[in-house]
Amino acid sequence: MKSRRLVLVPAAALAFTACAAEETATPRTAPVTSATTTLAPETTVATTVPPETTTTAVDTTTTAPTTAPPTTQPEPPSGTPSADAAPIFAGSDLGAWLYIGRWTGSAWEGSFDEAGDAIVPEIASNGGVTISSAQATPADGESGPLAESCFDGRTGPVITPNAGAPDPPGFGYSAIATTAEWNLRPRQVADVDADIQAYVDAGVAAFASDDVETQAGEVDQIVVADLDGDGDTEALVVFGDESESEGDTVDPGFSGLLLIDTDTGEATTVAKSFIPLSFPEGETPVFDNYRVLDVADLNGDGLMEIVVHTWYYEGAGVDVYTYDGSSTTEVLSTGCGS
Ligand SMILES: [Ca+2]
Ligand SMILES: [Ca+2]
Repeated sequence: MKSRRLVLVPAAALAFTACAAEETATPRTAPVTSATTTLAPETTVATTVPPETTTTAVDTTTTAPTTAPPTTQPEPPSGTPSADAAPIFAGSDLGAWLYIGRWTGSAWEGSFDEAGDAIVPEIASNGGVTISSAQATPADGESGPLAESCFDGRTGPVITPNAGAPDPPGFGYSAIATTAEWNLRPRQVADVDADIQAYVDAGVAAFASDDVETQAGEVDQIVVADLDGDGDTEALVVFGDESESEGDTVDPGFSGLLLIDTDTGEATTVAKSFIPLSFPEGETPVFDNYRVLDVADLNGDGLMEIVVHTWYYEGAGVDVYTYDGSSTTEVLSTGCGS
């Protein structure tokens, strides 16, 4: 079965269009991603699309990692978003930070307007920001003047301190920054290094109907947090074979982001992408790799969003998903690519 996420286009056709297209009504990543809602282990409701996106119950009762006991009892989520606006940026070790979009105070707004023009972010020079990533406790930073954040002419603020180099392959984004003044992290977030066969099994199941070599897949990242504040921990698991296309060769590969309820073991595919083992001669397919960039409450409602770093061939981006306790929804998506 072919994934709707598969992009079969000549490499040259990717030039620039990848960037500009992402924030339109049909973002590059949207068709691919999925939110499969599990009401019960035997009841699977695909809220958006792909029938191949499976929900699999795995036994994590004895092996699932959990966050360390919180030092203070977290407040239950208010469920009411903040009325304050909060622009979001993604940064690395290079210059200006890329504007991702913002919570306006009443809705999510991407980084391009309806006409397809880049929105110039609203942020004060010499203003305070919070810098956050899945690997680090949120910390204070400072915004500077706007500068070029992508070669297509978009601008974003220079923010100090720089976010540092991203994980391999070393391009893309490694942290976010926002002017939000509420608690970005109402509950603990932990990037854990663990070898959990049940998560491998869940990853294999997520790609079971796709033309990929699932046995080549590995668990690349596990981030655990109680996203919705219901007392049960979710595990965000990146599973795949991240061999990457280089030069004129195309190596099949795949990557998926799963959300696994560590209490019930139910796994939901948040996003997945792959190059099939068999693809038409002359085509230059690409696929997105995923990494959890951060888990943070970006609209002040007490529910933490999933911030995902994506990258492919010669481009990288950031997607933001909400999670309401049963399903995920992509609310922001942008990137910079060639
Ligand atoms: Ca939870
Ligand atoms: Ca939130």
